[in-house]
Amino acid sequence: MPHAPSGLVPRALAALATVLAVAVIAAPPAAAHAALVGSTPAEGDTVSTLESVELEFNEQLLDIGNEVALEAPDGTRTPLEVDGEVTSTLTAIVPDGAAGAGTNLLHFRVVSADGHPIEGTVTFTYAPPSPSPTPSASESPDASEEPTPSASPSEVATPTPSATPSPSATAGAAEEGQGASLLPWLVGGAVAAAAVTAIALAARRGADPNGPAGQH
Ligand SMILES: [Cu+2]
Repeated sequence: MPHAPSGLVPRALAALATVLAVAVIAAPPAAAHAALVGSTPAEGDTVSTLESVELEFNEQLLDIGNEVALEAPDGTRTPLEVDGEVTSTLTAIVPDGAAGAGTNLLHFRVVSADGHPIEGTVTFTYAPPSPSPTPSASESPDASEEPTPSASPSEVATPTPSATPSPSATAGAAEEGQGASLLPWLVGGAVAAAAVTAIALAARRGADPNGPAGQH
């Protein structure tokens, strides 16, 4: 049983040595030639707009014979015009219609500083905005118009009460004074009527109890 773990260690060391050896062997060529280190769109990206593409390399490119082309999902291949100065970054313009909805391939063939051509492909997805957002955007104004009619009736209703008080406030000041002067009379009349009723009830109650009480 102890042999199993001791046997795994040499295997692991051998595997690690192999990885290191491959890394050391692979490193010098990568350093000697320009390599793509990033792009816009990046590999695997999904973009909704595509006016230009950008390829970023780890070192200066020669501004000679750099070629960039966009391959649409239907296979149409459109050469892209390099825009501006070519440094370690190369920018190219994407003409309208060059990209199609779906998987697009950005092919490049650039010249490394040591004169060696570097070829590669960046795969990305172009997903232009669907027409559906536009109708939904036109629906939102319709939705905002619906509250507007409901708001205008309320506005019509609002001025009506406010217009009523204003004439009554000016021409009906005397009426309000009359109403105010009538109010005590109305209250007083009601109180008097209640008092009369109470007195009458009390008189009846007084008469009725007196009847039985008069049995003394
Ligand atoms: Cu080279």
